[in-house]
Amino acid sequence: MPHIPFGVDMDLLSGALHNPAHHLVRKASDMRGYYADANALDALIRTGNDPLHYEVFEAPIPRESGDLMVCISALQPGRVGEECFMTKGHYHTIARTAEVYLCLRGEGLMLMKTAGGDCAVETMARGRMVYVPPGWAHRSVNTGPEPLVCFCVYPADAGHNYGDIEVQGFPKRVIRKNGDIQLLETAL
Ligand code: PAN
Ligand code: ZN
Repeated sequence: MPHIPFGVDMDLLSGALHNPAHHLVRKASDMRGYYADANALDALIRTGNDPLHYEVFEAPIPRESGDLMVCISALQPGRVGEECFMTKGHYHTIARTAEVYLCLRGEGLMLMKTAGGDCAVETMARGRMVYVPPGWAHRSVNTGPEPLVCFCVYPADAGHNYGDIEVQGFPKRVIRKNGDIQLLETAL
């Protein structure tokens, strides 16, 4: 791909980018193993017609050192049992790479952890930026009734490493119970 300047149009409400180079779609069935209540996820897949969980639209940028990947994502509202819809979460393969999330719509939480056992949580809301430093795995969680739409920028060669997250998850789970958002400590 040649390195020439370009512009793209985005729909900041739905969280879409026109003519994306990549369009990642994750449905409920792609999230097996991630939620505490596997039966509730199975029920959602069967009776809810395997609903959309989240989408990520990436701009046409080479995954090369020196480039910045730009994407927009939309995480749907909903719950699996009591647990709020969330992304899989990942480390960057190149650990020294950070990421900026600018929230454009909705409400949520960003869960972050390091391989050394540190954990952090930041709120996400329209107009709020969350900075994910190098070495921190990150997962976004939609705690509200609308799609959680974010604009993200990170080094284009960073790569995604789902590492231990698929097995161990994060030290906290986010649930909505009786209308309240609660953070539950998990036994890692
Ligand atoms: C984001 C994420 C996006 C999807 O663009 O890739 O929110 O999350 P998962 O990759 O964990 O499924 C990002 O953090 N990129 O580096
Ligand atoms: Zn990332």
